[in-house]
Amino acid sequence: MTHAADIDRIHEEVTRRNPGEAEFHQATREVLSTLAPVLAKRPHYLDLKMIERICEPERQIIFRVPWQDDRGQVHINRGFRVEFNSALGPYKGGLRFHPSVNLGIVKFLGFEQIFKNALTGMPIGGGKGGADFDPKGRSDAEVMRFCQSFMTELYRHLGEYTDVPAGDIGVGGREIGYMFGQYKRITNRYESGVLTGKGLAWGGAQVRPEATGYGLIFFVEQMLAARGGSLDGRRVVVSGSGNVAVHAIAKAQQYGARVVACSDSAGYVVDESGIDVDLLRQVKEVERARLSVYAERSPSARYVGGGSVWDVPCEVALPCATQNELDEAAAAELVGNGCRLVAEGANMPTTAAAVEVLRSAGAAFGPGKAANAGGVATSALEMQQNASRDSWTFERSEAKLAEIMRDIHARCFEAAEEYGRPGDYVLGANCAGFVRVADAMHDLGVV
Ligand code: NDP
Ligand code: 2IT
Repeated sequence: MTHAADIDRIHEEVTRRNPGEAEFHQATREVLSTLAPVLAKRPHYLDLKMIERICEPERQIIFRVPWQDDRGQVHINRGFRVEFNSALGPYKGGLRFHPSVNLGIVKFLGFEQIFKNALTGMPIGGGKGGADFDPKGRSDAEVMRFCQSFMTELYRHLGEYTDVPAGDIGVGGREIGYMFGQYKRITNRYESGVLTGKGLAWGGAQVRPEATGYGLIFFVEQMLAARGGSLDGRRVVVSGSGNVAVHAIAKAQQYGARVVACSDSAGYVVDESGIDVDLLRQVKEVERARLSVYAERSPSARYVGGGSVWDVPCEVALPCATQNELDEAAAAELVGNGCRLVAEGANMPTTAAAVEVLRSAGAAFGPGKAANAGGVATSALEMQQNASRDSWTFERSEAKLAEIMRDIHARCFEAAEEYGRPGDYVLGANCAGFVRVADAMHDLGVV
């Protein structure tokens, strides 16, 4: 018995109960469609309704976020926190500030986070949050007022043993600072472990800013090593130019790769001499300017407005911007140009149809819940340092991150073999993550 019919029935029910949440339907379908071999070995999960339970968030919080801009105009945004699963530890996952944020997007991200966090082997549950606030073009003072208003409502749901947010798209060190300041003021507690991604001077951890991008490259190195290769001398294309992209580019170049293109939501830059990370960080992080400014300053670079960064030929492609940014046509273009490996720095950037194109072409594919787990894993290290009032060196933290990524790769690789599809990291990641969470839920009873 394959249990495929059970899984179809459960997914239909999830879709019916969560109408209009396209990204959540997509993420649940992606995971559920790989679970048949797990059910074959653990049929009691069906009687326990384990899949249905994991697809239902423990708690969903939606709230009003009113704030005033610098001219005194009033704005109303919508804030979210989906506390998805706490079987393995406190809810853990980032906050996204982007105009596209809605409940379906927060739920897809929270659902992915459950399995990603399980794969790290660390004691963290899954959650995600954010707001449909657009930080682009806003002054520091406006961002501060927004963050303070957001935290004035959210704080009552957080705590180092309850729910521990961090950054995601549109939320970096500046926003975490304003939110931590407001949490500290309201609660009158210096509770460092309530947020991660903090500044080094006030409870932050070495390597957390770099961790997602660095971890992605450590994972890619493992994937290539399993195929007898390495990044040295490879031509790489990265999408995005934010936190994940910048540090992925830097680490890939340290491993001898040449990263020839990166992007933002308006276009992409091609720099055949290799992206200049210092210039990129100056433009994006210091000046908070558009990527086109990079091309204005670099004699070797050319800017393409609009278009697709996946048209740039490469051997390794690393989507590090946002969901569904690499579709079927882009995957066909990539493999046509000789791309042999795609690994996701972003969450669900590759559509299901695109994954199929890569699979049929024999290209290796590293799913985000494994490949980008270095960020949240280093957040768990930050929580550990906060709890013990300790702080580790950069070298120790980076070595630990490399070890964690090696372990995640091994877990996915071994689970793919155990469940009958050697080399399939999607199946390996989903099955290994699911089993760890489901076994804990089994032991904790029907709660
Ligand atoms: P940032 O806000 O630092 O950067 C986001 C980048 O993606 C920007 O270059 C942005 O361009 C681009 N982007 C955002 N939305 C879109 C869109 N709709 N279309 C095209 N480009 C877009 O975010 P992060 O680097 O932190 O996050 C990037 C991805 O990585 C997300 O999927 C996130 O969920 C995931 N991730 C992040 C982790 C972290 O630790 N930060 C950990 C694991 C995963 P523009 O400036 O033009 O908007
Ligand atoms: O998607 C992710 O894993 C993140 N945005 C990081 C979450 C975290 O808690 O560090």
